[in-house]
Amino acid sequence: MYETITYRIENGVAWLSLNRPDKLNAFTSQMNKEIQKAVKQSSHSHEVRAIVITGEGRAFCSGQDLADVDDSMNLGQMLRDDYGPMMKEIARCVKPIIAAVNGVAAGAGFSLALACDFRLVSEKASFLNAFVNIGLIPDSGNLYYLSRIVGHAKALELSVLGQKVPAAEAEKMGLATKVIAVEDWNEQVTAFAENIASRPTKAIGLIKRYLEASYHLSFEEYLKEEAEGQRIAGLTKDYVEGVTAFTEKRKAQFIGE
Ligand code: T3D
Repeated sequence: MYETITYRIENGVAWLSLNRPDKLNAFTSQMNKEIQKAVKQSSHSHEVRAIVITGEGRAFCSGQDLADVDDSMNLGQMLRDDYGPMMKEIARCVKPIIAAVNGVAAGAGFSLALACDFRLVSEKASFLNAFVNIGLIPDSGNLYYLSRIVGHAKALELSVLGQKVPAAEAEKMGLATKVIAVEDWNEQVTAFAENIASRPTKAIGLIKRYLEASYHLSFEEYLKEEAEGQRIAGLTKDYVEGVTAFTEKRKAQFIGE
């Protein structure tokens, strides 16, 4: 079904792995489309309560495949046709998305990691806003997310200098949810993803929606929206289970409905 990525669902987690290791998982148009499709598939699947995006081999993603572009290409059109739809699918996804950054995340690969809700970072991984090194501006939502995560000044610095940021430094900047030792990688990423998948999925989707909305609304508008979000959350089975478990002094067993 997919050629440039692998996709499987296990214990409520959709595992989406970029699969062009010889090119450090560089993006092609086909890969953009397959990621978009897999995220959409995960959004709609009742089986899926968390999504992990990672890379095969030693890299997370090296950005656009530079062997697949030439001077005559309209890069704006490329963004509108391939990267934009992929990033929009990720932004509108109601399920929590975890970037498991196993190695270097460069260019649009960095943007992909930034667009995810959490970034688990291997101690051997690094981030590189490589665009400026080839005379381009950070794209695929990069500046939008980066400035929100690390602040304006650091976002400008990383984008203009285009230098590698090692995992430990990324953690200090708030880019990493957690840095994980190589020997613990599989176990800890799986444990984190399954923990997220065991939580009240609909509430998480609403948290994502209203956190994002808070940037665009006045406080009064926001409170109005928030009340609607809480009304919806209050109708879920997980809310009933949460309150019941509390009164019965036991751990809640959420089902994502
Ligand atoms: O068309 C447009 O440009 C518009 C779209 C823009 C979106 C973007 O993402 S722009 C940014 C594109 N990405 C980059 O500029 C990063 C380029 N890659 C690197 O800077 C380095 O490869 C890394 C820092 C990511 C990793 O360095 P290192 O030393 O660990 O590995 P390497 O030796 O450079 O790369 C290993 C192989 O992967 C190598 O191939 P080879 O020689 O073994 O056959 C290298 O050419 C290939 N590779 C790495 N990145 C890309 C790539 N091939 C194609 N495209 C790549 N982006």
